[in-house]
Amino acid sequence: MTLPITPVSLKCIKPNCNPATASPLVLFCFNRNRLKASREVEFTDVPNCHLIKGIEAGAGDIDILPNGLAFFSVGLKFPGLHSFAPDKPGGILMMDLKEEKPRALELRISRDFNLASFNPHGISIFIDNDDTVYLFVVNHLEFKNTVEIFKFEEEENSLLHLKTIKHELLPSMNDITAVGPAHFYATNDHYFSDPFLKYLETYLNLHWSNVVYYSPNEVKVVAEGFDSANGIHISPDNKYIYVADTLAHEIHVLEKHPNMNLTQLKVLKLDTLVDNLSIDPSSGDIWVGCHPNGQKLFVYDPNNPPFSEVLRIQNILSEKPTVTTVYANNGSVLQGSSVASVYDGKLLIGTLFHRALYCEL
Ligand SMILES: [Ca+2]
Ligand SMILES: [Ca+2]
Repeated sequence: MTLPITPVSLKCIKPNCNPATASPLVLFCFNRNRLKASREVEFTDVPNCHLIKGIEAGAGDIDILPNGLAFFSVGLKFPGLHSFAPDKPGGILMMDLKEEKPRALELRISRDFNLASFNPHGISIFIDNDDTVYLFVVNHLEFKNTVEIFKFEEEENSLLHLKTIKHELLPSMNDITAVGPAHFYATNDHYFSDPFLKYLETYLNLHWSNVVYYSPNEVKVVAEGFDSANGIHISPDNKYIYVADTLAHEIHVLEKHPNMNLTQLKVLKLDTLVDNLSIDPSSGDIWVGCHPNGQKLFVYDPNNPPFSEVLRIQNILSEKPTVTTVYANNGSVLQGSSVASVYDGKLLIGTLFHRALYCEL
């Protein structure tokens, strides 16, 4: 097999970086352009923002119901990523954006679920024909990958655990977009689940990351060849699937077919490491949580913290989509933005391991 990249084109970003001896979790040898290691940001502010009380150790993904209830996946712990609360399990917070001064509160989770090992990553809401609300959560129990499906019980502010899904085609999930009560598309940001092989896969730039469709009857790879497939979201008209490829700095538009297969329609190139995607249901605009400089993200230095950046993409299907930087910060307020979601003139920005912002646009 011919590898697509030679060691000569790789540059260590850490001093004394030796691929032969270093641990895969601390070693970071990448092409500097993949990490956008030289990028700086110019401040872009949204005027009416404040930090959300109670979020200090990450709110990596956010999804919002049509009635304004926002769900936050909080407290992710991940090899190679910084954590401000390494000993605390993760959880799901909720915020009612219809309230004048919304507060984030933690949802109770049914007792049969192993809360102590909850490590939630990407999330997605699905509303069934009978108005039942399901919350799908990518969960990393140590190095395992599962999808946890919960039923949201609004009166009790709680999540009833319904199902755990585990499958050999879902070895390294990042995000998910639900399309039925037990049906979803998920990204695998790596082909392997073993941390050393994951590292090697990224180091060698293999492009083995993929998108998988899961249903109780059929599980299949529906798109592949990504560098690191990350955020995934279905379009409001259910015709397209959008996929963020972090290290390739791209957003892919894939057409969804009746048999749930996907074919690539277009690729939008950006100048930043794209993470989670959300859609403004009123306009169809895509909102993207981005890491402008991946080196600062992966090699955490409190004196030189990771940046944050939020992009809005309008008319992605047109020949010239409009890309606007809505928010950018050098880490002084927000470090490592991974998601931005809007609802009725309000904007929520979440981060991988830091704080979260509530803004009025
Ligand atoms: Ca998501
Ligand atoms: Ca993600």
